[in-house]
Amino acid sequence: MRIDIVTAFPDLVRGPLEYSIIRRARERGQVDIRVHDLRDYTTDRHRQIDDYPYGGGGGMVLKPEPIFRCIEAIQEEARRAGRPIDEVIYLTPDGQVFNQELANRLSLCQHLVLLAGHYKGVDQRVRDALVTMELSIGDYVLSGGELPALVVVDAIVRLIPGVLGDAESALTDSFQDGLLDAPVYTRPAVFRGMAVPEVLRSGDHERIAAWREEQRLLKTRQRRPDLLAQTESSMTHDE
Ligand code: 6GU
Repeated sequence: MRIDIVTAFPDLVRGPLEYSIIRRARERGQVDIRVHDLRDYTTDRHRQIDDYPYGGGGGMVLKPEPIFRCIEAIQEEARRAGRPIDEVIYLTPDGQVFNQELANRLSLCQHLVLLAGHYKGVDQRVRDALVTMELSIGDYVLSGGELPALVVVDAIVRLIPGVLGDAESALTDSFQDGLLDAPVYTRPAVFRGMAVPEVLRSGDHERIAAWREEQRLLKTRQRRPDLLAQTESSMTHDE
């Protein structure tokens, strides 16, 4: 998979891409992630990427020209490579709320472009003419789309076939089947008087599986009853 991230703060985005699962996937060539600095696509002496909003009001708006030049350059390169762009995604608090189902869908794509807004956002003409999907990562306001872009990339990359080993498999994740995860323990068996549940040390795999299912149901009922309602309705409505 190819992912291009377009941003006014490239260093903010690059750092986290060099750790853990994403780093390993990049090193193995399972994902090719490029970060583009919007300032590199300016043509003026001051390399200006933002300007005051028409009609007044506070904050600055990202200018359309550098964003168009950058995304059109990505589109042109993709066309030459014969690798179509699946979506141009704008990260914005007024977008569709990102979830596991969207992550699953996007993980099947060949090429995604992620545009991180900042300040008051991007000129509306970018959204009208270039953007094909708008995503939010939840109902709270962040200073820019850079951290959301990283959240979306992380959620997607770990779902690319072969990125996670069997042991880490995404199939056992919370949310992948609509339930939260069971508690996990490692050694020592007793730590400061707190013991690991006996069943996990019993070696009885059937009992362990049953215990984990029960714990997942209990935790989900307690913390996220909304998820249980969704799971039940998807079982009856065949979604
Ligand atoms: Cl995608 N951007 C910003 N600025 N804030 C957010 C968000 C995105 N998702 C939730 N809050």
